[in-house]
Amino acid sequence: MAQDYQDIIYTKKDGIATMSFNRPQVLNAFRPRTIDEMIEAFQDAWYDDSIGVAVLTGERGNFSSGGDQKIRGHGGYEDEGGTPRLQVRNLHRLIREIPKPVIAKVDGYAIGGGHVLHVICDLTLASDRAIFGQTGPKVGSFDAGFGAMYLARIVGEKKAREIWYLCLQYSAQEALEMGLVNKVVPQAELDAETERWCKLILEKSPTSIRMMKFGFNADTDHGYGLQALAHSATSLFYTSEEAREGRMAFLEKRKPDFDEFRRSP
Ligand code: S0N
Repeated sequence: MAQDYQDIIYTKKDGIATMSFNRPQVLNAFRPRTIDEMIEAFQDAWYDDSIGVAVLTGERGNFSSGGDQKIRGHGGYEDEGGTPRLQVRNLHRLIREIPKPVIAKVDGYAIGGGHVLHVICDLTLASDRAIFGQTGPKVGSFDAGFGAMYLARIVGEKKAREIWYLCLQYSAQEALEMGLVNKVVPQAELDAETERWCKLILEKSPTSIRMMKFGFNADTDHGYGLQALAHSATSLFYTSEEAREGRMAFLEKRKPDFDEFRRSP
């Protein structure tokens, strides 16, 4: 069964809900509509008792390249009416709070805000051509909420700081070695392996799984306050000349020049 959306493809089959980014022209970068549609799909999967597991993925060989820099205005990512209102914070919360495991199925790029989404998912399965990384400090953005704190829980403080400060790209094998993904398989096997993992989960007691998810979450639930503050700080930052330089450099396909913004304290 599939529901009609513009920016995502949402299907449900055999207990598995699959939400797939569908903006291949920008490597599945998201805009406000994309996030609204994702939120609706996750809410549907939450309340559908036939669903035991959700899969977050992307169409045509990429997971997601994060926020769409082409519609990022002075105050953030603008909707079709020109209002900056990307609800990505609510999507982060939904992925954590939906009482069913969420598996990120990553082929190609999981970059920027797209990378944060896979980090927040319960599990990540990657193809051998998946590429992971953060870009915020290069394009005038940051996620100092779960994108920092929860990433550090997964890969450790040193590696998380490296990922954000250097904005490098990491192969699927490197991601596996740092514990950022659960398993890497050849691209041709990614769908089947994801289905196999879903079926293994679906065989288990849903209440046990739900309680385990909440138990794991409890340790980092205090991050919600930090997340609200951090995402609000990002929104404020977007209005600055420094953030604008990052965005313009990406759009103009050049290196950013942040020298004039170095300041103390
Ligand atoms: C993905 C990259 C590394 C791929 O490089 P490659 O292979 O060289 O391909 P390109 O030629 O660069 O890309 C092909 C076409 O796709 C367009 N494109 C790619 N990514 C984006 C994008 N994110 N937005 C818009 N367009 C994109 C290219 O422009 C190109 O099109 P043409 O041919 O027409 O030029 C490389 O593309 C890359 O680095 N992309 C940018 C990644 C990035 O910086 N993403 C944004 C990072 N920030 C966020 O995601 C934050 C958003 C967010 O949700 C958030 C989080 C926390 C707190 C607040 C917020 C918030 O913003 O509200």
